[in-house]
Amino acid sequence: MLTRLFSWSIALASIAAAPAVMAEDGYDLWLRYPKAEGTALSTLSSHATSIAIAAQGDTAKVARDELIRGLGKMTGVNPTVAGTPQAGSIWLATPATDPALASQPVKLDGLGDEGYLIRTVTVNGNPVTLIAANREIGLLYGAFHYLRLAQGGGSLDRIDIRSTPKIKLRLLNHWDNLDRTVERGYAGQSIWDWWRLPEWKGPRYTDYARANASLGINGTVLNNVNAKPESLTAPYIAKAAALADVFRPYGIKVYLSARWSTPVELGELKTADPLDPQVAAWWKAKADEIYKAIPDFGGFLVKANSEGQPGPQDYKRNHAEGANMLAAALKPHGGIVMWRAFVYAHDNPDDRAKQAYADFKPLDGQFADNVLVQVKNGAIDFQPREPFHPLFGAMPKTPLMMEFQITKEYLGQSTNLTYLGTLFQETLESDTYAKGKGSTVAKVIDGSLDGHKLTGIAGVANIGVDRDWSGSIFNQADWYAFGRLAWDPELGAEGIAREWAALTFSPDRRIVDPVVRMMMGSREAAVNYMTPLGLAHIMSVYGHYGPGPWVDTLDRPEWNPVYYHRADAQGIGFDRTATGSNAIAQYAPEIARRLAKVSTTPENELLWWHHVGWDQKLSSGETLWDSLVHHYDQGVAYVQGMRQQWAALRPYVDADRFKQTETFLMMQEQDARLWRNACIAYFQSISKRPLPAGAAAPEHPLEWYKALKWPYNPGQP
Ligand code: GCV
Repeated sequence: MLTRLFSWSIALASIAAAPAVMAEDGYDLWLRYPKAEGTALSTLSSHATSIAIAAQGDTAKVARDELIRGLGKMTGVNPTVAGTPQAGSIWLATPATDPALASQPVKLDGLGDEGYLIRTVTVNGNPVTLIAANREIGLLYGAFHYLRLAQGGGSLDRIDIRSTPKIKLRLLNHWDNLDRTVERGYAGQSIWDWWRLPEWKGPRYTDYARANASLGINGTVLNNVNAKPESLTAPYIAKAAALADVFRPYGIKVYLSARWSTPVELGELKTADPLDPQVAAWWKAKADEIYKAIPDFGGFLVKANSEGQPGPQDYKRNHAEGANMLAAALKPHGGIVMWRAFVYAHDNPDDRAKQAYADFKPLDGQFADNVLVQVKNGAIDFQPREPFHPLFGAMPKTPLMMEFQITKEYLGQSTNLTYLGTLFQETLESDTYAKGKGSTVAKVIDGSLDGHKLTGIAGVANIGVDRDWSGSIFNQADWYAFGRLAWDPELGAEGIAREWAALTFSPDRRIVDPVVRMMMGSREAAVNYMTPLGLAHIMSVYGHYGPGPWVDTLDRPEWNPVYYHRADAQGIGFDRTATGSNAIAQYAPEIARRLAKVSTTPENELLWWHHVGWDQKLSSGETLWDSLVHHYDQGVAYVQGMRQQWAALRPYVDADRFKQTETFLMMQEQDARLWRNACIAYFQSISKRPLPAGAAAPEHPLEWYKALKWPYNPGQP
């Protein structure tokens, strides 16, 4: 569908000289609104000379202003604002403010509160572009959609679009600390200037809201899930309220992470036992206090009994008892609890990948109706490739919220070009078989599989104060892809990449085609040069940057890479079948049966599920060992290929953004080589097999790689 969206613009793109490029630093993201030229300019000038708007609310005003800004920059002339539509108008209309809408052949039923339609209609014999919605927020989303089309530079005749979000809560999760460090953040300090809030509300907050609203993101959790108790004190509530005021016109609600033991740590109670009436009363009063300051506060996100965080289990209560107590405090105000399922315990010897399911599956049906259980895409932790989390499809009575990581903790952080759209898509289209074939993860989280109305998806933000927001131009694509998939989880990653590339660089196919080609294979390349064939979590102890498959000294067994790859003289991989941890039993029988045997396990997940002999023949006819080496080589070769493709784009991309990507790709090739060489040196020391013919020996002995350190890697907790 998205591919179609841009096909017309691409078809019209000039095939003559390279387009004029202006200096850019990435701040404008995909909302650049470059000056149109030629046909594109005359089309826009005739279709968007004025904006007709009767709605007067704050959100209608930002929709109007965004159109003025966008169209003004693209045409060089600001559109005028009119009360009624005329030839060349964009007419922003809701039924409440525009009685004339009733005579138009359009139906707003089914658009809900946030949906919109864009249609070319006739008013007094003149063609007019109607953007109609039931609520003003739909007008804003429609305006952004129109601007996306307009930036494509093609015909704006006969538009006929209807769009509604498939998921209700579309949130960013910021792992931002009160001292402005960002856990797993690689784009500079936190954009929340807590110290100077609530008084100083810098312009970035508005631009943040614009960017998110342009994608349909409608909520943001401001603080780290590893939360501080101070986040819920009066001064910080006032700071959050100031941000909420900025975001409100853009349809974005503010949420906060809540630390379970807050009342105790603030010295106000002796216990945080969820069944103690004093504790319930404390949280009720806290919720009342927050809603007084932020009437549309969204609710709490909670990381409890996970990685040392306190939680209800400290009082022998389960997750549902904890979540429900908070939910009761928020309920009168319409707030929700997002209770994370990312749990594993140091004293639990069972496979880490099984622990969340074991804790949560028995609680299905016990959560209050304003609780969502937030589940990471995979059972371990945002690896370059993970099978989908077994909880998806296993808790039909509970709304499960997806948690993706947009920031690339394990995928090369700020400098590696690894487009995450394909990773998101892979998880969303995975089939859980919960209700037979076609029970995709997307259908679990959009509520359609089990009939949930309360639905949600969250992405751990990759945003910081870096001028380009995300640490690199290409990392912006991950934020973009997350937002677009949150709106519709069935949109394809490739169409989204095309759209992003056209908006970020130019709709010219000479740029879009190679950029999309680079992006689409880039995540697989990272899998290949880091963790091929289903390997996982073999990153270094230095902030998960760089290789560390040899690490075996960390306090907890499941923090050590050797726990995950289990390489020994016979083979490599984690046996999760019945002869091992039997994690496969947590999946539907159709899946478990397939995963029980090496021969029917998808090769790209092989070592996740099986301990496989080094000499085992794979479907390619190669031995596992040879294939492992070849995958590492393919990963490096892909990055070399991206460097070449990017080099050819120099005439089409402005100097600064070209240079950043050129440099980062060079760094990525170094990273990829390092990963390849270190992993091959290490695994060869265990497999004792020769390298396959033609494969180069690692540049250094294993000890050299083991001695590498990255002590000041950013984003460390
Ligand atoms: C916020 C991983 C990360 C931690 C993160 C945790 C979580 O373990 O390394 O930094 O903590 O996931 O999702 O809670």
